[in-house]
Amino acid sequence: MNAPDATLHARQQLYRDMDPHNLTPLWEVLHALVPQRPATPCVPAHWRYEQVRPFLMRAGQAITAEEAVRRVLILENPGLRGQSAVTQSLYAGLQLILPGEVAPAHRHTQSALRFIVEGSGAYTSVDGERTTMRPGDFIITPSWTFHDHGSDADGPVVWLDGLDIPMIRFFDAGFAENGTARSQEVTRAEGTSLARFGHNMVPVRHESPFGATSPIFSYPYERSLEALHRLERNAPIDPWDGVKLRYVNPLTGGYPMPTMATFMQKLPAGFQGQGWRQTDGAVYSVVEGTGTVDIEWGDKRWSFELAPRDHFVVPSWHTARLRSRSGCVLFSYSDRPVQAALSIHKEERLS
Ligand code: 1HN
Repeated sequence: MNAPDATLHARQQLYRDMDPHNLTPLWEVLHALVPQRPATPCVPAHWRYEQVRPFLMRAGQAITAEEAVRRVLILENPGLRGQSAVTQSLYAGLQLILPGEVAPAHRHTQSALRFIVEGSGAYTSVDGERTTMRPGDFIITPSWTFHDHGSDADGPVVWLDGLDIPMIRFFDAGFAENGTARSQEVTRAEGTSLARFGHNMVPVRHESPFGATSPIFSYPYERSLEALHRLERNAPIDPWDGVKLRYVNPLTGGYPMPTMATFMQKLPAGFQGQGWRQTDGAVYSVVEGTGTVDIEWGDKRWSFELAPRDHFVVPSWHTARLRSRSGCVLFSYSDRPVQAALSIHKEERLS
């Protein structure tokens, strides 16, 4: 029952009188503050590569990598326009580098992942070691490490950047610094980190070079794919995920980055997945093959037809299902390590 008019008026007067003192009543906002289930402003969205690529190539003509510092088209969630965010906690963008270009060295507290989408032969340098980019490779830039990108390729190279920008902004913990040289000096041969840490062995005496972040900063696609294919042939297929593996920090067994989890999965040909929902909204990059993702939120429905190099986002607690007639490989990332550390991660698998 509503309160009588006189009471309501007295309340409104109370709110107006306290407002200049920066006071506001909890009881007017309590339900929104503590929702019965996640109430995200983030919505499902799909970026078809055939639509995005022409804009990327136009950006390549409009500005150099050097002038842009990073020539990136941000994938903005339609529910979060203007916030440079793909979910409430994560950033996503597609970066283009053209032959001969350099994206100059800098470092920042935000962690970044690169997932290579198109073209081979660009490189990124992390802490003095270069790594060549090839489609499907997952590459890490740990927090506060100098990094620059360059290209000796003969065509455009495009990758997905995943960063924890909104999360770091939330904590007001962002710092950045430019490098003294455009490209940092190379101090270790390519492949050194992978040899040290990426073959199920680690140096006998070592300290973690990047703190909580994995010491492997390039996870080559051929290895990920080999594992998925072998499991597809020889092991049970998960009814929700197909064959799904998470990338790992070999020193801890945990996620490769403290703020972002990364995954790669194979949907076998003919896969008709069951629905699931979880509190970590996830960004996906379609690596190979085609498929469909169906997403539900209350009485709303989305269905995205997926082609190679497409990107899409499944927001927190939205029900999603994956299907593929011909088989499909998907890379994805989310803020799961942070939710796990806070003991708030929740998942439901529907049957
Ligand atoms: C950044 O440093 C890169 O290093 C890409 O390639 C995207 C978005 C915001 C802030 C820093 C990069 C970025 C970024």
